[in-house]
Amino acid sequence: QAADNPYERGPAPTEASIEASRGPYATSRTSVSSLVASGFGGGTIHYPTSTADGTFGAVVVSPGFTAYESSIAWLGPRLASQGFVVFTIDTLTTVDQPASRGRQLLAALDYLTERSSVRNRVDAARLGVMGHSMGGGGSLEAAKSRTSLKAAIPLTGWNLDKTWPELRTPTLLVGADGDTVAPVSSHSEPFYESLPRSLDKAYLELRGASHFTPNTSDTTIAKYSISWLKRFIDDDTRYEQFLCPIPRPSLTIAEYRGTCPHSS
Ligand code: 9J3
Ligand code: ZN
Repeated sequence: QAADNPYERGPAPTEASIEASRGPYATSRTSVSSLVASGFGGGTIHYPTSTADGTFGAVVVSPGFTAYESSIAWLGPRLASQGFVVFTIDTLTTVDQPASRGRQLLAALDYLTERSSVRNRVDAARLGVMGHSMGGGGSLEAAKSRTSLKAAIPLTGWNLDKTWPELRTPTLLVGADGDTVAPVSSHSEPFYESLPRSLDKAYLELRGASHFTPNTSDTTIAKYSISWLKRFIDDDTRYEQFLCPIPRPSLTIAEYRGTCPHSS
């Protein structure tokens, strides 16, 4: 790790390394039963197996309406192998609304840093939230109520609240051009535009994608999520190259908006 950034983890990234199905860290997993979880429904913690690199930043991921942990499970090893502790969770019930999912994301972060078997591997000051659909809406709720969070990434996020000026957390909104459940015009785009101008924020619109694209392995989602988490949870400016200048439209990117260069 670089002397000037104690939070940097892993080798210098390349386009290939952030697109790969696995990163440089071998990972392990441990299950958290719903019987021991309080305030959320249990889940699976994925973490780098080795303790040689010290602690890691962490992120909790919530599924969407009617869905289970299995619907976002691919993000566990994909992100953990890049050097994060990743907690993919179930919610208390599958019909919980975004505000409840936001509280559950925070309860899971608290469990992870205070009670879990890997708590000593986690840097409790460097935490983030992600989620699909209502879980993405929950990520906005979590960041609104806990402004110390370092990163938020709603994936085809859904929320009745369209305005998020209260956020102080660098936020990457991922929308899908073909989403008819949470259309970008009434969800991710207004969410993005409502965030403070001064905030590090970005809007990635996936091309040829649906509401459910985040439910299976997706290289574009992984690549920009890894870069966002590295840049803002680890303060790792080696990843700025993938976020700024703003990515151009491509085969998999319909549109990208952002606030380059990043300031925090
Ligand atoms: O979590 C989601 O997929 C939210 C989209 C939805 O079904 O909202 C309708 C109430
Ligand atoms: Zn609002």
